[in-house]
Amino acid sequence: MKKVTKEVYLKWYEDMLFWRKFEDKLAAVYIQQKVRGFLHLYNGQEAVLAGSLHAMEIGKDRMITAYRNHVQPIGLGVDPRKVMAELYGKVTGTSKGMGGSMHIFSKEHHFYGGHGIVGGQIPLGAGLAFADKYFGRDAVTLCYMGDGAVRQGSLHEAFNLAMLWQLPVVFICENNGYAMGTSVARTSHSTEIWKLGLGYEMPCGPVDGMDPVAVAQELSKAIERARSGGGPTFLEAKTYRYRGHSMSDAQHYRTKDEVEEYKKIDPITTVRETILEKKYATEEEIRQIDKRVQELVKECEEFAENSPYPPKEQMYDTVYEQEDYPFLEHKL
Ligand SMILES: Cc1ncc(C[n+]2csc(CCOP(=O)(O)OP(=O)(O)O)c2C)c(N)n1
Ligand SMILES: [Mg+2]
Repeated sequence: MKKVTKEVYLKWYEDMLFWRKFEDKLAAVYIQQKVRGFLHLYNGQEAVLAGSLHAMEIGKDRMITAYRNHVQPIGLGVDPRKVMAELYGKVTGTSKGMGGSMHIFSKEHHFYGGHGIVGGQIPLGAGLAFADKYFGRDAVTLCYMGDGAVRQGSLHEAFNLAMLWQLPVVFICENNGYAMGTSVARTSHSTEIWKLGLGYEMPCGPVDGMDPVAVAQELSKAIERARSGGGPTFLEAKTYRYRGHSMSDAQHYRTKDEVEEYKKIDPITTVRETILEKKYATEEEIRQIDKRVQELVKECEEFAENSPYPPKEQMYDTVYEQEDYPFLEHKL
């Protein structure tokens, strides 16, 4: 695995803090009805992404996930101002304001969504890996899903074919304990989700999803295996989300104490403590990072606020239209 240096720790701190504050801002503007529709936040799960980005080759490897998808593209290099604008439904957004929260996408940055159908992205992830193998490209696909998605048939079909064809893919279940308001224990005979890989003889295992080092270590091994022709891996990252499933969740299914317990192992706090312990930065230098983060979030908000909504004509730009269709004019 690539070394976890002082610079890596500092980057992790700044990135994870930015992702957290970016989404806190989204929650605030959602309440003001500036961002509409569904909004599923990643708060608490940031170490999974930070560790993944360290392990993968950015610009070459691919990433695909479900609808909790605002910060992954930012990690891959998408301009966060454009992500914020997309959530506002503005024309400067990543999909010209036509996708919104669950559908961030950037082919250029190898980020393939953003999928609202639970488990829908799993066969698509296998498909991306199939294409890479077929065309002899060196890329590995990281395919993420929630704990609720692993009971979908799509996972089992994709696992079988990924093993049969030895596809260069790593499947990562981000087990945050709940699928909407339903705990893993209420729906699973075996709560050790990683063991689902065993049925397909797929290399598999659990990983501490609150620790970016642990994630980077396990993922590095899996990516190396995939890249060298050794086929897929299934990892279960045990993590937690601090906010509700989406913004309209009263959270009756868990206690405040439970949330507080997980905040004690918050990845941002832990990385910050390590930085101070190892004297990678002083308190003052940390404050400078915090300030930079705050300013960048503000910049994103202002960019989104000041951008225009798409013109009405844009509505049909992505709808298939038969050129010689004689009946209805689709363009405005
Ligand atoms: C096929 C399908 N069934 C049901 C839903 C409704 N739904 C949206 S999110 C969700 C829970 C998924 O939980 P999990 O996979 O654990 O992901 P998390 O939200 O925890 O990240 C459900 C049931 C859906 N979007 N798609
Ligand atoms: Mg879940």
